[in-house]
Amino acid sequence: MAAPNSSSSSSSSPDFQDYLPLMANKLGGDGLIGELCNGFNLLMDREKGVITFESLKKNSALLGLQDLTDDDLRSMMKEGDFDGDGALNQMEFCVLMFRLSPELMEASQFLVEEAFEQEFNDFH
Ligand SMILES: [Ca+2]
Repeated sequence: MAAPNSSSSSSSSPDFQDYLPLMANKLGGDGLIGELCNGFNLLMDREKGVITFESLKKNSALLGLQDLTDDDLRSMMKEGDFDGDGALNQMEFCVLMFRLSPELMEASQFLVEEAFEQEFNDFH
């Protein structure tokens, strides 16, 4: 099992926790974040508008996660819950998805760079 390398001393890659909101801001209009976060709508508790352990458990089969144990689901919740309110809001879920999909993260960084370049060019 791979340990999260949050304590890694690598300084070349941006801290994605700061990076993602920026990315969401840049790419939101292009619907990329919406695509990535489609799962959120499937998994969330419709009354609360956030993903709770219960809603995750109830809907996990929709995302092919039916084989995950309660413990797995709990650690997912815990890993993604940055503000500690016990639920995943959309941004927390997106960040979690990025962490679970390094390839996706890489592709998105490329798109973000493009978006930044474009903006930079527009500025001139
Ligand atoms: Ca939360």
